[in-house]
Amino acid sequence: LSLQSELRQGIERGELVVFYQPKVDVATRMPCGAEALVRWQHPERGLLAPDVFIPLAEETGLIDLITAEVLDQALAQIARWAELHHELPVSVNIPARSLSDATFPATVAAALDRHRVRPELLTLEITESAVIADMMRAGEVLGGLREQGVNISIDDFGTGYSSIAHLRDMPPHELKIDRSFVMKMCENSRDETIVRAVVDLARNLRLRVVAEGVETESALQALDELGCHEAQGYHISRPLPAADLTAWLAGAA
Ligand code: G
Ligand code: G
Ligand code: NA
Ligand code: MN
Repeated sequence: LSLQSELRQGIERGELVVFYQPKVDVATRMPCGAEALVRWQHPERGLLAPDVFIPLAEETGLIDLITAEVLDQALAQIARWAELHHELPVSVNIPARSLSDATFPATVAAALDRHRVRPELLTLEITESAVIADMMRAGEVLGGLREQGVNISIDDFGTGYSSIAHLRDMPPHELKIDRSFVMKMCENSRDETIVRAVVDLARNLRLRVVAEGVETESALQALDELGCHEAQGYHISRPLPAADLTAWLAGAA
């Protein structure tokens, strides 16, 4: 069996599991959200990381099934946390190719409805692994999502195909600074300068700004001084199964 057909079968059999990595408000250190990160609980090979199967899924179109499944699980979890009085916003990763699907806003609206989740609690993190072919269409899809009240974040900002022109043409609510700039920002002054510039750019455009890859207390302090709003990374917590994040939230409250 090829990995591709195994993956299709695994998705159908419900083998995708969603982990959650919390984010904190940099100024208060209080939990302010979580990112949904998919894993594949493979029957023989164990828990597989997304870099083993997401690129293949993007090549084969299976990514659309994965996006729908992760969205569904994440919204169910938002509803569960809300019942436990943790109103935690959750971010879901969306490949840029979803922005060429004119039906995507309706799919998201139906999922929010099914789980009775307020759109403000959902953020879509757009990652561009390729250039967006149809900018007009992408603008319409993003407009449809924004009108519903869903938040839009540009993931891995400053790397790959993510372009400053998008901030003018398709303004998001949030920028997520790629971890490659954040991880060594206290040792490498060029990295620190880049993080500072992205934080300033975001704040001047009135966007939220999130740093990922925060691995040390000194990085968290430096981000506080730069005025970065939110932080995510191993220093705060690794990605956790939902039940473990529920316990972590209880401890952080
Ligand atoms: O969790 P981890 O750091 O191993 O994730 C590795 C990469 O896989 C990250 O860049 C992340 O954006 C991507 N990824 C994780 N979960 C999802 C998902 O549900 N959908 C998509 N498209 N990418 C994901
Ligand atoms: O950009 P992306 O959505 O892939 O980022 C999420 C991924 O980054 C997850 O796979 C997660 O395991 C990983 N990650 C999260 N925090 C850290 C960190 O502090 N350092 C490193 N190196 N990776 C991290
Ligand atoms: Na992400
Ligand atoms: Mn990222």
